[in-house]
Amino acid sequence: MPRNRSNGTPRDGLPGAGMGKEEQLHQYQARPEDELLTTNQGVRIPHTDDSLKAGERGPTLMEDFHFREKITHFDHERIPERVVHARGSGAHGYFQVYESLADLTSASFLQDPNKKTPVFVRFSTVLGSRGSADTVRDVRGFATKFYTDEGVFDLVGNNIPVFFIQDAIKFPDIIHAGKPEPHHEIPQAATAHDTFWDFICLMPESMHVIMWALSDRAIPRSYRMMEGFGVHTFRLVNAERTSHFVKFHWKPLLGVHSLVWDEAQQLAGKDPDYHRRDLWEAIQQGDYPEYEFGIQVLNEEDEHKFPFDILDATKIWPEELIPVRRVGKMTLNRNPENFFAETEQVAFHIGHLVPGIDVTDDPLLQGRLFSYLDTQLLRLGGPNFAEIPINKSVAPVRNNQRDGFHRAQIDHGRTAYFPNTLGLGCPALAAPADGYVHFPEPVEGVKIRRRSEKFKDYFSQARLFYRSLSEPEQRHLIDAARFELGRVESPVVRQRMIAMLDLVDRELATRVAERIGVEPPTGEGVEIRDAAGEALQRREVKAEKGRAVEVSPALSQMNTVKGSIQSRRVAVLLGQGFEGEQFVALKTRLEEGGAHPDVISLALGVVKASDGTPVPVDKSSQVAASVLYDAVCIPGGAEHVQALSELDEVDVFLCEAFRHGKPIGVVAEAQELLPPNVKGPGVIVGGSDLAGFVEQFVAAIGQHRFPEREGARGGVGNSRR
Ligand code: HDD
Repeated sequence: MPRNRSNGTPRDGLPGAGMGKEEQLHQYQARPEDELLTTNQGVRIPHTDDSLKAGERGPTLMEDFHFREKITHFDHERIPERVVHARGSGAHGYFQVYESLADLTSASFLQDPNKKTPVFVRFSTVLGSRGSADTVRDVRGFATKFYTDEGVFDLVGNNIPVFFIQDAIKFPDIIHAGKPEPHHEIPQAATAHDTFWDFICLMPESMHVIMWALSDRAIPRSYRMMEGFGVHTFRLVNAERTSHFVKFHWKPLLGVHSLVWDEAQQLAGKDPDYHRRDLWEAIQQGDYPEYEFGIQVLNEEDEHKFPFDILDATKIWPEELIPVRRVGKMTLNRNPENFFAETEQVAFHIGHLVPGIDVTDDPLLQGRLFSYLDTQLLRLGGPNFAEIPINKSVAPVRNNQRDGFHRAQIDHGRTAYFPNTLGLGCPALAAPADGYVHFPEPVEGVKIRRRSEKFKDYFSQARLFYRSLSEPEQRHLIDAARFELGRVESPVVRQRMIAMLDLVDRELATRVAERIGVEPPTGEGVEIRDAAGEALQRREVKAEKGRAVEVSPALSQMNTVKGSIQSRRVAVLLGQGFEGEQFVALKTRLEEGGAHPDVISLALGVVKASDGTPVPVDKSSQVAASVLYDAVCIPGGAEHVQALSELDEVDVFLCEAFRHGKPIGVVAEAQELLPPNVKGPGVIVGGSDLAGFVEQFVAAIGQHRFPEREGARGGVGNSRR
């Protein structure tokens, strides 16, 4: 065991295990050397509860080096949080390609299906501070570090395939607008405030991403159930130096699933670590998150074939036009050992590229190439952050860069320059075929602050997204817009946003306007201009075979993978005297399907079946809440149903599960617990056919939610109109 790993807590097999607390505390003499408390200089410390004083009641002495070292280190424990994406959670895993991609790229980790490349992924929200809640409405970061044998490749993406702005120079503006307002630092981790929408109402290019951010994509059920996108157009370059344009995708094997807004808001209070805990527990329980790696590939000669510009990061390549080819899989199978050392200190940079993967002239991407390196210098305190274990390349690192804060590597020899003879020419240059050679793209042009004409179609894909959603998804989006804009104090901003939404879809704009106290859209009155000052009109891009589509089914979550109950959390409400056979049948089938049933009862301890069999209680009804589960079920049993009927929490549990569209299963007497309006799709009532009931309930969990129930009585946050 490495020195200093232990915090001194006795563990099985070590001195002190199996003893009383008092005895353990006095076993330090018998501990192995590496279990003992020391200073940072390795000096053993026999006492850390009292500072060194002149007499029992006297002043503390300066010479107490242990005290000063301990407090100084504590005072310097914090590093600046990330300016964006401060709140995040990480996991280790590996990546494997399904078949060689040698025809497209020379990248070594994309050649051999037998090669496992280690990865570290950090998921994040964008706006909130480190301690903010996980389930806020926001874009999620999805950043992957591949430790390839040719060096580190970082794919720094999001769960939304388009971005707010087209040019990186506007990044500080959009972030300042979204962050808490500077005079009172309100609100935390939310876009529902004036400065954000003030910026957006003047920024037509953001309307496409705004549709995504108002949709269910911005409140994912889990990091394990969201897509990832590289967003920009990249290049894959093969050994013959042939280049293809490419978009990168991550497709979760569990499908894409979301919370509903009321649930997300409640979770922010009941479990602000909801996504972090979900990721951690899933990996601990062996439910390893898996994502297929997808690529959309475009030949160089097709660059100008589409109505959108492939260098514009506010546009997707519709999957129906350019299919996503699934070429590999990433599995996350290990939690970090230490949050700070790994998840906090990991440093992603879009310029961490390996041979065979190159960038394009997308002006957003180009600006990011500067920002990521720059930000690490401040955040991680100097230029040696690549030596921090989580950032370290597994390929050997040799160069003439020297010194700087926190240099860990001990460089040998006299030479730190190239060329040299004294160091025998080392480190020597790689052969071009082995090293990174930038793709020799021809470049020509005049210096100009302007963007290409094709970047100016701001609304077609916003409309494509909106119109590709199912009716409940559109309803959620409209409700989200009503919520966000309903919080905006400025009527001018609200009215301008309606004019902007009108350029996407008239009905959408009308329905939002109805609830936010402004005039419905008429197409006149408010003039929307772009960055170049040009007035914008509604413009429909015609669907043309092979070039544009009117709807894209791939954009709707309704068409995602369904059916599996793997890793779903199911609440089983039990009172004393439940029907044991029904409970066992439910629990067995849920566990067989990979779900995790939790027994919830009035008090921790055990709860007994009608035949006296005890069942351990996982959570008391005071601690548990429906929002923490994907489904709820209650077996039968007269005494137990009577006991549950006396608990307010049970009523609340069922009403909330219903309102949030979750599957509810009740057997026999338990149906008496259902409040009068709790019926309809996804509410399964079991009778004499126990096996049939269990299968129906499991099938309902596989559907995730039943949005058709929304708008019924009690449907807070959701409205039919
Ligand atoms: Fe960024 C962090 C994703 C545009 C500047 N960004 C950051 C992270 C993700 C993204 C996932 C967190 C990485 C981590 O977990 O440590 N950013 C994106 C995507 C963008 C994007 C998908 C558009 C396609 N970003 C963007 C622009 C700029 C930045 C245009 C600046 C010009 N981003 C940063 C940053 C951060 C960052 C300030 C903060 C912390 C860090 O880099 O390491 O440099």
